[in-house]
Amino acid sequence: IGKEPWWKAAVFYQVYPASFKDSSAEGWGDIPGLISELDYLADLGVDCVWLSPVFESPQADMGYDVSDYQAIYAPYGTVVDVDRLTAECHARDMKLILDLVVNHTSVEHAWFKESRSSKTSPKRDWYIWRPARYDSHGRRIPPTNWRGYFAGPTWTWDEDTQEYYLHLYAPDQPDLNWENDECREAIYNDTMRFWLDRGVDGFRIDTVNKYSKRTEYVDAPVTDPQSDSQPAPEMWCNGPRIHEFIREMNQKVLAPYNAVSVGELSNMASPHDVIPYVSASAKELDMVFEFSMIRLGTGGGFGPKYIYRPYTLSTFKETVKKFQTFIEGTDAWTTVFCENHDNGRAVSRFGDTSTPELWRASAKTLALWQITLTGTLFLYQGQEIGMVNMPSEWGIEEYKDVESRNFYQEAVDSGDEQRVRDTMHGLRILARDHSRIPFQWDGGKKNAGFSEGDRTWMRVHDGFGEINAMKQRGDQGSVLEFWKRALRLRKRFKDLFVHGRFTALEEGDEKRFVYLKESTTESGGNRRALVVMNWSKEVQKCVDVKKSLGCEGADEVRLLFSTTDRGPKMVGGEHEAALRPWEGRVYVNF
Ligand code: TEU
Repeated sequence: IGKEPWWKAAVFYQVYPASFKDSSAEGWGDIPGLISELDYLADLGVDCVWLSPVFESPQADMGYDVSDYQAIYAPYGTVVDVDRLTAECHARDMKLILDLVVNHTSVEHAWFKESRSSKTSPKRDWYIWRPARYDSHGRRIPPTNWRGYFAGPTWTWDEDTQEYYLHLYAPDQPDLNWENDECREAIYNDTMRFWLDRGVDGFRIDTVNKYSKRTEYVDAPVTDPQSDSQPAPEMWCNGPRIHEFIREMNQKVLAPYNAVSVGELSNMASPHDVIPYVSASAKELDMVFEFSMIRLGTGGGFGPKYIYRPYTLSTFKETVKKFQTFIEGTDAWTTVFCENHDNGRAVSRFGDTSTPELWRASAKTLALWQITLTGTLFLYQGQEIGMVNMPSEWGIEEYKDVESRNFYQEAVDSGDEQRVRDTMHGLRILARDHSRIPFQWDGGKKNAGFSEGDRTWMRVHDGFGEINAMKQRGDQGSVLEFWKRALRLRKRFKDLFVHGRFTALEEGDEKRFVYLKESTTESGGNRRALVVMNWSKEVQKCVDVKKSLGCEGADEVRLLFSTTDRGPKMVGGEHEAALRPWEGRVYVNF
């Protein structure tokens, strides 16, 4: 335990800066605003802030399109503000990590401008350029038939130099060519070392499994005959040189600075492919985000992404189990999260927001679930107060995200009205916009206390009077205060919760989510926690607690924690008592 890295039991908190706190009345969050709320984060129990991109950017994809890695987008502040943020975090014993977006840059980045200036530019090869193909009618078509993440082809034609460039995301986000040694060196030096030298503690690394493309550039099989472009993640995910690149990044930058790293992995086919990225002996990344659970309900990554696909609780539990147990017997590590800036709110997707009581109960049970899972815990801003999706009455004009807009437009262009309705339905549950609306600080203030401006970049939720941080602070029955207690408990029993072995129980049960966490004490004893959660709005029978915990006498069993206030009465004799709607409990055998 003595030499355990700090980041395993740490609580990470993702700040989406445009929507966190605005200090300048522009309706757009900023770094001084974030600094003014660091005490709030410290009080919550946060150990490390992950700040989504604040770099200079035309904001085609909310800063995930960087035009200058060493400058800050003016509405957020300045480089000096980031230095101050680092110092203010450190003064509170918190760390700060930045978002490293180096699969692509913005079209406005000086590197790309140079690259596109001529075919003989020294930086031509820093991006991925390919000649056109021509179809049987002599029409120009892209080098491959690949479909990008934001709909449409992954190639855009450049008139001036008469070639296509590759972009897995928007045309504004050309992919860097990691095959080029100078380009990689510039990434390490001009983006990573620049910020590490200024004192930041590490990075969340965007799209980390997409740097090595299959360089044959061949067509993907046609799986969507309706469309000109085809899903092709196998052409760019986990490519032939990916582990070489990440090991190099680790050796040259992360390790010498002792920087913490958490990589974003999407489109992973199986847990076995995840292990090489996070195995300690492989010396690549400390942690990764694997998306299987958070993607449930989406219709896959591409064309049908926003056609909602209902799933059962047993499928949900199966996915959780897979990514709780896959590190067993390895030296790899995992993460725990159920929200980020690319997904709908957890309580709206996995919980129940149909009444205020069910909202509160399910938000707490989701918290209890998260804090009892193995791995490093990541919270997303607003999750701690149970922020919910945008109201379902809001129309498409309130959705600002490039991905939402493109998928909606694609449905409209198809001329199929049912598809438009289905897409809108999916967006209401899954869109990236839901997590991007302004933070709800205070029910009594203009714009929920997010900004004093007359306009905010995204509309403030109509329900901010009911759900806001001010209302919950100090109210012991609130979601916020529950999270605070829960996070303390997680650290106090980190052997069980952060590190313990996970065993699923009642796997086929479609109403209850039940599992054991186990750890071995220094004296060789076995400590167990039984997590029992009612994942429904009806009363459910509790499981046989003693039996599930493998205990003989009732006195060995203790209710450690629950989402309701009836705790102590549960001890002795009453273990089978009914679970209230969305009630969660943790029993222990010590
Ligand atoms: O996301 C990468 C990514 O591939 C996704 O999983 C993402 O959720 C997207 O919706 C795919 O359809 C990262 C960032 O988190 C995201 O905000 C950016 O838009 C993206 O990279 C491009 O930089």
